Amino acid sequence: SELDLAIRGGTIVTASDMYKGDIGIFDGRIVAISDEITGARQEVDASGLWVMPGGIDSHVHIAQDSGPGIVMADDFASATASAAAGGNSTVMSFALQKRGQSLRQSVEDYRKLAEGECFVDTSFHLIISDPTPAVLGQELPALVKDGYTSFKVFMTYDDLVLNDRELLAVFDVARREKALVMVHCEGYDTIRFLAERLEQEGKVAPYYHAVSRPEVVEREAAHRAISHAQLVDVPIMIVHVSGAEAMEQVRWAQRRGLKVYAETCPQYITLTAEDLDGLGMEGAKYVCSPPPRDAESQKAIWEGLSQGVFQTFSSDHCPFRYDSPQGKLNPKARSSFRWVPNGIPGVETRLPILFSEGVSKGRITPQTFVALSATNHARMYGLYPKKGSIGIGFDADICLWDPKRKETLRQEILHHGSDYTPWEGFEVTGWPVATFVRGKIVYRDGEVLGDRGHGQILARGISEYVGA
Ligand code: DUC
Ligand code: ZN
Ligand code: ZN
Ligand code: ZN
Repeated sequence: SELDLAIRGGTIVTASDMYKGDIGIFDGRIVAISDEITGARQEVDASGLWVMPGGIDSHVHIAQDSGPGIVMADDFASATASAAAGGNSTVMSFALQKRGQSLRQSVEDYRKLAEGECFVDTSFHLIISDPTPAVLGQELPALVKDGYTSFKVFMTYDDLVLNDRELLAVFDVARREKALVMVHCEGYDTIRFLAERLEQEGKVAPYYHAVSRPEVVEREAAHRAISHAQLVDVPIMIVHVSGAEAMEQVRWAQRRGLKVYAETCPQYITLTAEDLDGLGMEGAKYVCSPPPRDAESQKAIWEGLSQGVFQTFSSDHCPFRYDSPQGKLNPKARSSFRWVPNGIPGVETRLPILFSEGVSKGRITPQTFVALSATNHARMYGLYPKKGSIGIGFDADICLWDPKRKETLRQEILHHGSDYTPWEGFEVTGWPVATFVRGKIVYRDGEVLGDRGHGQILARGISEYVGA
């Protein structure tokens, strides 16, 4: 036999199956699956463990430009180390176009930051903030052909917001080029109205961030995005759906046969807006957009996860340091929640949280866990059947998982660049033991293993959800 590696004695879990078997790996790919594989150059004993496709986190912000004086807590090395330690073998990050900048230039800038730095495979979505005729007419079509097959657009934020006319123009290009548009659904004007009123009333603590972005703000934007997508006849992905109201819009669209897909995140099944009340400035640790909602919304999100309303469960890892003038406690943050950078770290804790709250507590099956955390991300963003499952011919991207292991999430065991985790003290059952990327081990038992630069920057194909 010419196998480089055999992973033996584990329980293989895919989006559709769960069975005992050995896996044979050669040249970075899975070349054999059977009851017993012997004679490989190297063997890993997976008895008692689940052998799953490495996690794919399709929504991770790394080293993203975050405005004057604000710096993200992770570079590509630390973010992908953290991803590996969380059982992930691929992350998808964002190349953000600054207004006035060519899209191609933004892609080159972010690629330069990533090249040679990554522990896991990485790929880029494009954030379009300036849809000029050149961007719409030339740059986007060329970039899609180069494997940048998904874009993100924003319905809020001064530096990013697109108006309805611009959204429609981007949707129209996506339809023609068969790209998938991810939409950040929160209304710019509704947030401004509420934020100004709160500030006038002196309600400026981080807690009021969530008050300035209630569910109706997200629901209105979701409905508007869905309507625009219907008008143009283009599939869309509504990212980071936070609660029952926006989810109802997605369900409504799906029942009408519209190709409206949705993602949700760990914060929306574990945190609530009220968690920030009484914390003072420390509430900034939980400030993200959309904000977490309430217990009822968490219940609705679980329904959506088990019933197929959501295709993907991503971290929306968007890390800032708390105790830093370049992070949550920047000089302006005390004057208003509006200046607290939006986002929380989570690439390393996504899988343990979904597994523990979902599989260990009996809310979702192991197969649904794999679909939501890996397989559907590959299908959604054009990496399937290279990645996203355990099968002959797939990249040997594998996570060895201990379904019984209990851990307490805490900052001291994590590998990200943030100085805190929103889940400090959160108890989980189920834990990643090892991560392989194309047949090479990149993480084992608490330690990220050498070879930074093993992670490749991936071009992607057309989304299966967009279709031919
Ligand atoms: N949107 C994201 O997708 N991530 C963090 C902040 C935001 O607004
Ligand atoms: Zn967003
Ligand atoms: Zn995000
Ligand atoms: Zn390597």
